[in-house]
Amino acid sequence: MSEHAITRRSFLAGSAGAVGLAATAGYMGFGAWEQAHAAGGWRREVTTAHSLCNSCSSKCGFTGYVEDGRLTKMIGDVDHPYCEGTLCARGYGYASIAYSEDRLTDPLKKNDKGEFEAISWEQAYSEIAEKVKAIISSNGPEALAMVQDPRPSGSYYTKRFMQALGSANVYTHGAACNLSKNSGFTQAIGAGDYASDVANSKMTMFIGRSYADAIRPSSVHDLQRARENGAYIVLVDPRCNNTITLADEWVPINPGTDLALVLAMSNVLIKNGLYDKDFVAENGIGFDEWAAAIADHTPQWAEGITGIPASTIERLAVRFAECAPAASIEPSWRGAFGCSYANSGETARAICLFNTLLGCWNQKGGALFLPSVSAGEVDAEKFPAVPKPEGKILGSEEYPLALSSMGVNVILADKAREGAVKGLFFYNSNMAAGYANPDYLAESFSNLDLMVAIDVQMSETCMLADYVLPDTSYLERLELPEFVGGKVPAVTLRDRVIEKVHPNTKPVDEIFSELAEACGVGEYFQFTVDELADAQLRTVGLSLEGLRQAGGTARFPEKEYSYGAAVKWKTPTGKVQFTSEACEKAGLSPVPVWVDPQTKPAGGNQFRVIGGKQAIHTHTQTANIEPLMEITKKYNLERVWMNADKAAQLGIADGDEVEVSNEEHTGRVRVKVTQRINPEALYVPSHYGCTSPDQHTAYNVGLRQMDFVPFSIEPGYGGACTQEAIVTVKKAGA
Ligand SMILES: Nc1nc2c(c(=O)[nH]1)N[C@H]1C(S)=C(S)[C@@H](COP(=O)(O)OP(=O)(O)OC[C@H]3O[C@@H](n4cnc5c(=O)[nH]c(N)nc54)[C@H](O)[C@@H]3O)O[C@H]1N2
Ligand SMILES: Nc1nc2c(c(=O)[nH]1)N[C@H]1C(S)=C(S)[C@@H](COP(=O)(O)OP(=O)(O)OC[C@H]3O[C@@H](n4cnc5c(=O)[nH]c(N)nc54)[C@H](O)[C@@H]3O)O[C@H]1N2
Ligand code: SF4
Ligand SMILES: [Mo]
Repeated sequence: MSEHAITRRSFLAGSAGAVGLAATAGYMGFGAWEQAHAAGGWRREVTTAHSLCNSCSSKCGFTGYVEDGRLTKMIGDVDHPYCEGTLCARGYGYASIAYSEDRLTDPLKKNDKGEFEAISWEQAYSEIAEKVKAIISSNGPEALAMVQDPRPSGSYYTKRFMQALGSANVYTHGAACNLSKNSGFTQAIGAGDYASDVANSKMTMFIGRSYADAIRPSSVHDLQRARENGAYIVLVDPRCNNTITLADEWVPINPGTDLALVLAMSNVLIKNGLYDKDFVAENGIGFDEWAAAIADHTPQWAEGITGIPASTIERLAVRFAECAPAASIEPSWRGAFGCSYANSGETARAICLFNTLLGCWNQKGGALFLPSVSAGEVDAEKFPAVPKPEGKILGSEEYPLALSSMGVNVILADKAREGAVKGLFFYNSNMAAGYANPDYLAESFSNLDLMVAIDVQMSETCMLADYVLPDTSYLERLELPEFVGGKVPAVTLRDRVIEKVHPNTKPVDEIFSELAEACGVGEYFQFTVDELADAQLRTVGLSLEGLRQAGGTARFPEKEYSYGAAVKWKTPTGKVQFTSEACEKAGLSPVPVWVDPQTKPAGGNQFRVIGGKQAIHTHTQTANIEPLMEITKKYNLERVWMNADKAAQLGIADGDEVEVSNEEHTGRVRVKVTQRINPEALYVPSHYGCTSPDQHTAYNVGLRQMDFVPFSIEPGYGGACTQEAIVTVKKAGA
């Protein structure tokens, strides 16, 4: 096949080859299935195909078993770097989306009464294209923008479509996820992310990251290995999240104050000479300036802000020094500083500098830069390059530190209000419910001339749109290859597992190719997704058929990571930047120092709303999945969490209904009273409060965190400030 040895340890069960299955009525366990196979009692038709879960960004690989055309079983892919043979509950539950009664089945257009009517694809394409052309001729292509949740084909086709129209405005969900974090990291270390070698560490600190709730299977496995290896695991979180079962210590920090903790731990290392001086001297720039600036950021100072005793801060810092270089602060993802506060980007920057003090980069048990592979150049005649749009992505002037590969999606609300953006497309994105204050977004988008949402169910974003286009479910489409970084990088494939359930739905590649044709830029889309997938795979020595035969995941062992490699820092100075010119230009301190969050609860009945994932749901997209919502209902998972002492002061008991309110919103929900949460925080689980009546299972269950969040954007970095929200809580009816 290629010079790349493909190591596939998991079994290859008759890929794509049809085999029969015993026609026992009802459900048949896998053991019985195999027995029946051995006995030769086959009648039903079974096929298998490899695909990638679409329930969250991890896109775990699995083999789907299809009996008589219906998906009946999924087996996690042993070779997939994030999955390692295990799918999570969401992965199984979400697969039922294909058969959901709430699927979108036809293109829809909103009529004058605000109701949706089914129309033909031809009508949808031609009317959308007419509006696109009108916007371009009156306001230029920069008045068009796209928001998408990066998926293998989605990332490619949405960008190609927008660029073909001449617009650079392609945004991911990042500003409501990890934009500030990745942008802050980039200022310090020239890379948007790194990976902590948790399994081999002597100590790892998680700051607002929950491996046990916000699941990626390989991360959970790593933490289990860390436990077996005796690592000291610290959770810094206002809420004692479920990772505690695999951790040693919970540090119940005041929400929004992680920056103070990191600066104070850095202060301890510097003051006591406990940092890796050679590493800092060789790799850093601006260290002395930073050390001087944080000389007064002592543990005593931080205690007043974080609520963590100075002695704990001191102890943790010293233990870090003892464990270095097999120790690090884990890069986290979203919870604490992905996009939450006015100080999120600076928290990210400080964390990289703390890890630099430990000298742990690329050290066993430390913080690693793992390799990845990507597709090379494909045939320029068949797949012609689209000219780069002239303009820069909107928002890059106002938020110069934001990575342009993600963009500041929330700025589109203000651009729509100003009339600078007239047409918006959403692909696999529920911005209207999850990225910023929903009322503010709805009002902003009402100014648009054109709003198109491409989804599989009637999301809140679809409800606001002029046109809604029905995608196939992920199980019904082939997508472009997905390259995954890791100790041994890999390439993976989302393939067609089942036939279309609804004949009038279309896969993403067809939708954008046909839309491009209608808009007059079809020349850039004269190929099928199969052809492009094959061409991309050939640039890395594989082919579409070859990857299928290999079971859908191929690894690149010759690119395997090894410890100890010197890092080429991709910052403007080629160094770890303790000081950053770009930050200074953006109006921030050149070296990271303490920055207050925009808001703070004043005590009494005031709380800061914090979010957090639950292991059985993803963002807004799984609340409508019946088997997952059943678990919510069975265990009352929609309840908000309140500290037990605070609850007693306010006369609130476990299970009471409470009223949560601020200037943005008022809502009612039941409360879970617990000592597992900091008194300043009110935990509102992330997945509820659906306001789309067409999602029959999700509608009206629980509160939606974003309803309470005033619209605001983090200076410099562009994060959506999703936890700059203070509410008051009282017993309902009191
Ligand atoms: N089950 C599930 N898993 C997922 C996802 C999902 O939707 N559901 N989504 C995936 C995606 S896209 C992402 S981004 C990741 C997110 O992964 P995480 O960032 O780990 O997820 P969260 O649960 O949002 O946040 C983690 C923790 O941060 C805590 N936290 C909140 N505020 C603060 C604070 O101010 N300081 C500190 N120190 N902690 C704070 C919360 O209590 C929570 O326990 O999860 C991924 N995996
Ligand atoms: N309320 C709330 N807001 C959040 C979060 C949260 O947990 N709760 N999480 C935050 C984080 S960490 C992130 S990364 C972002 C994620 O934000 P998004 O990427 O927007 O994720 P979802 O909110 O799940 O919305 C995904 C939308 O895609 C649709 N969809 C699902 N499958 C397909 C498909 O195959 N094709 C198409 N076209 N559409 C599909 C779903 O129906 C849903 O409407 O949200 C952030 N905001
Ligand atoms: S972690 Fe779970 S939901 Fe996310 S891709 Fe993997 S199996 Fe799917
Ligand atoms: Mo995310």
